[in-house]
Amino acid sequence: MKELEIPKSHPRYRSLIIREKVVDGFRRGIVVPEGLIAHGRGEAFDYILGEKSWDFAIEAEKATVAWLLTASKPVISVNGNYAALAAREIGELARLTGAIVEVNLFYRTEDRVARIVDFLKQNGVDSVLDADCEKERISGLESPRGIVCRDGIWSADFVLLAMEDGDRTEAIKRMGKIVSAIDLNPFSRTAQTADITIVDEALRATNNMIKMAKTLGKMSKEELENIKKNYDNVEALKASFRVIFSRLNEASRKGLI
Ligand code: PTJ
Repeated sequence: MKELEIPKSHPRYRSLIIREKVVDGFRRGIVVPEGLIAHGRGEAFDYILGEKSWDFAIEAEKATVAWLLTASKPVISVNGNYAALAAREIGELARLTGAIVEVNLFYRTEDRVARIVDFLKQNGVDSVLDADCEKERISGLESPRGIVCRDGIWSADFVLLAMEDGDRTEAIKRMGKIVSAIDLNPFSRTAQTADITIVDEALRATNNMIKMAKTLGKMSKEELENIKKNYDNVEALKASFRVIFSRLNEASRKGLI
């Protein structure tokens, strides 16, 4: 199928490029059809939020990087959508922080796991926990949704995940892990359950965290612990709702709605 040329002058160029990445992932068998719907939901929230990284997202991203740098076993959990959007960036963030990358899917098939692992490796992710890892099952999630790697999520103390289903986020939390979740929808169960909620677009958030990892990587353990301690997720979520409310209010005042 012919690729669509998006002119750089298009007012929503970046959003359309991101959309094309997800569609390309779908054609490669990386993203499931449900992932296209999930992406549309994210786009709607991003549109309302003005397609930018707000302060509350920057603070959440900073706390996440501090955790990635200080946790004993940090893991970045990658699903189809996250791989399609940010494969190269996930590799860079993992390299800068020493995090393990694990492919972990809601709609799991071994074929998709293999395709995503290949795609990540083609995009420079050096090491990925994959289909050959020693498996464990998360209790409370029927298989194959609950399959994780023993040397990855199973034994991690900190997990960064993106665009995750609420059930699985809750199950990972029940295992006693600290969870940071990238999710543009602050109403979602994942957003409400995570210890750190990054209400930001996944590719934008990952690029921000790469920049932060370069600076925070030079900080002392004590400074990083302070960043973790001072982060307040309830305040971050409240701030995201305030922005949504005020942007809708402003549109209403201007007579846009
Ligand atoms: O690849 P799999 O098999 O693991 O399946 C992945 C999907 C995304 C299909 C699965 O995890 C799913 O159904 O997720 P949900 O429950 O639809 O949740 C996805 C959340 O991510 C929603 O709250 C969206 O608003 C949000 N979202 C979508 N696109 C983005 C996003 N958040 C940040 N950046 C995005 N680009």
